[in-house]
Amino acid sequence: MEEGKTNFKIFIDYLKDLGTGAEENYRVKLLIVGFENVGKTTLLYGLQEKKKTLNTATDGIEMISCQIKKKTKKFISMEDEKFKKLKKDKLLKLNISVWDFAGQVAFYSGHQFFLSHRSFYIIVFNAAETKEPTQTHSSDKLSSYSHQDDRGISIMKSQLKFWLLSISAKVINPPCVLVGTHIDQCKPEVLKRVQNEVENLIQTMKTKHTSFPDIKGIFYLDSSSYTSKKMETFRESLVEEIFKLPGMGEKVPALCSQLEALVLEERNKSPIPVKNFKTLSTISMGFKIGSNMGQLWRSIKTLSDWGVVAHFGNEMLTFDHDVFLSYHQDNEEIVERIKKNLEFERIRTWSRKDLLKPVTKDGELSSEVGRAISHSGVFIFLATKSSFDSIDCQQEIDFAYEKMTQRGLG
Ligand SMILES: Nc1nc2c(ncn2[C@@H]2O[C@H](COP(=O)(O)OP(=O)(O)OP(=O)(O)O)[C@@H](O)[C@H]2O)c(=O)[nH]1
Ligand SMILES: [Mg+2]
Repeated sequence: MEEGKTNFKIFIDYLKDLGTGAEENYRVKLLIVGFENVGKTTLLYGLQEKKKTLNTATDGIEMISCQIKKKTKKFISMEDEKFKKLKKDKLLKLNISVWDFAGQVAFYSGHQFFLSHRSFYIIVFNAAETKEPTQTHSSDKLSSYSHQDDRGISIMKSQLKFWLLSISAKVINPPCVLVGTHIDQCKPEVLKRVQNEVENLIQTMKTKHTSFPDIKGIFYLDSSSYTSKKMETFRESLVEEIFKLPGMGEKVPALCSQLEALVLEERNKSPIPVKNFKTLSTISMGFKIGSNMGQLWRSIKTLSDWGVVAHFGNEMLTFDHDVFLSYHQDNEEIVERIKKNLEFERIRTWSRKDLLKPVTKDGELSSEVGRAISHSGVFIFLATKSSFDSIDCQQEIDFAYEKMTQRGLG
């Protein structure tokens, strides 16, 4: 749909970015979440077929950029010495930024910022949370066993529920896999029960929640046994599912790779993946990507989707509305439908229907409309015959264009 001068400009800018060089994109952000000590980091080592030797808890977030070996589907860190010696034709096109999150509760509020669209999630839980009985009084042996077992299962379920809801609170139907670890500590009958309980939990939750993760598979394994058949199957299935994600292989401006190379170089100096606009524009100075602020801004957003960088020095976050909708009242019905869809995606919209005071003066942009445009991140013009003829729309477009130029996006 043609969306007027402003949106048309954004589209043209995108084409211009592509015009400077385009490439197929196979980058993805993979997030490993779950409670503390469940085996997230061990699993990440398992994906690389490496043994986790130091028993240390993850501090905040650890992030590695990986590629995948064609034959074995093993992950290999791009910083690994072995990677540098590997021939490119031995690797898949995939380029994965893996974010391993600390499971300690103190970090949770921070994690919410990093969960994002266009990511794939691994939710890890301890399938052996069900402990063996510790009490051995013969009289209450049976009740003690069933109490311990139920308690463990209920802890495991509430932890799983927490993460299923956490990721889908931020993202609509995020793609994910579930991994139950510690099966080496599970009796077969207990594992069977855990598997049934997890299936039931998912079925019940699916009926209650509109946004629920799109679960691509549930795996049970011992994450410390990195050479096991189960680990191998998990690796293969994970890579297969990631390849099926929408957007794989789509064309992106090559400028994004230029910025990515600069960010990865910068990471040697400061490994923290959170960067503000100022830092990113400073490192881009003197390069083609740094010569146009609009282009740089768009590339940063793309890199953020890929998981190469987390960017919060984000002017967008200070806006009251995400989207301003400019339209003629003849198209009210269609605008309502657009609004509803956007708001379902938690995108905050503003249209003339939200006016607090009716506009009285004709031929002048009301201060309330002007304020709404200034405080919106994106301006969308619904291009129809009547809106092209509308003086109100014309004024809104002119005002939005002026604001955009002031923000350095013109
Ligand atoms: N037996 C067994 N031990 C495991 C398994 N997975 C992890 N462990 C052990 O559990 C401990 C915690 O593992 P981590 O991988 O550090 O756990 P984590 O979830 O990353 O922990 P945080 O970073 O603190 O959130 C380590 O001692 C691992 O060796 C498993 O499947 N079986
Ligand atoms: Mg860890």
